[in-house]
Amino acid sequence: MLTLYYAKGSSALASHLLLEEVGAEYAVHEVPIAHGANHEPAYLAVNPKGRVPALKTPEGVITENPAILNYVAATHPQAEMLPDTPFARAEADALNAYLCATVHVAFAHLLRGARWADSAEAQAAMKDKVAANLADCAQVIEDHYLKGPWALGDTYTHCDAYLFLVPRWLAKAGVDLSDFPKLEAHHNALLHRPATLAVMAIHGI
Ligand SMILES: N[C@@H](CCC(=O)N[C@@H](CS)C(=O)NCC(=O)O)C(=O)O
Repeated sequence: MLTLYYAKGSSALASHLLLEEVGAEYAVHEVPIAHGANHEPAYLAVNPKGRVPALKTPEGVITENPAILNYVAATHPQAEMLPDTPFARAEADALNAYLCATVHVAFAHLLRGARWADSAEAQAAMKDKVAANLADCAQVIEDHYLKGPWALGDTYTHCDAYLFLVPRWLAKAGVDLSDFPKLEAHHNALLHRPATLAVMAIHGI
C-alpha cells in the first residue's frame, strides 16, 4: 500500500495526479503546511526535509516529485506512463528536472524568500523578479519542451502530471497563461481528465 503525504494545493498535486491516473491503490495523509505540520516531529520522521510530497512505499519513503513520478510510473507499467526508449526517457527526465530545480524554485521566491535572505528588502527584490523569471521558464517550456498535445507528444506521461503545476504558478505570480498557447491548451486538456478532477476535488481547488 502506498501513502501520499500532501498539502492541499501544493506541488504534491503532481504526484497525486499520477497516482490517480495510473489507478494506484493509495491512501492520502494531509500535512497542513500552512499550520507548520511539516515541521513537527511526526512528519519529520517521514521526510526530514519537512517538505511535501512524500510517498511511503513498502520499501521506504520517496521524496521529490521527479522521483515519486518515476516510481509511480515504473510500478504501474500497465498505464504506460514512461517513454520506452533511452532518449525519450532522458527527455522526460530533463523536463521533470527543469520543473523541479528551476521552475519550482523560481516560483518559491514569491512566498519563501526567507529561505535565501533575511532582510525584507532582499526578499522584496526577489519577489519582484518572480513574474519575469516564470514567464521566461514558461517560454522555454512552450518553445523547447512541450511537444503537444501532451508533454512528450501523442500520449500522456508522468511529465504531464508535473506540468499541471506550471499554469498555477504563473497565475499566482500574475503571468498571463494566454501568452503561452501550447501550455494553455495542455492545461485545458488536463482539466478534462477524470483523474485531474478527482484530485482537484480532494485539494479543494
Ligand atoms: N523539490 C521538492 C520541493 C517540495 C516543496 O518545496 N514542497 C513545498 C510545497 S509546494 C513545501 O513542502 N513547503 C513547505 C515549506 O517550505 O515549509 C519536490 O519537488 O518535491
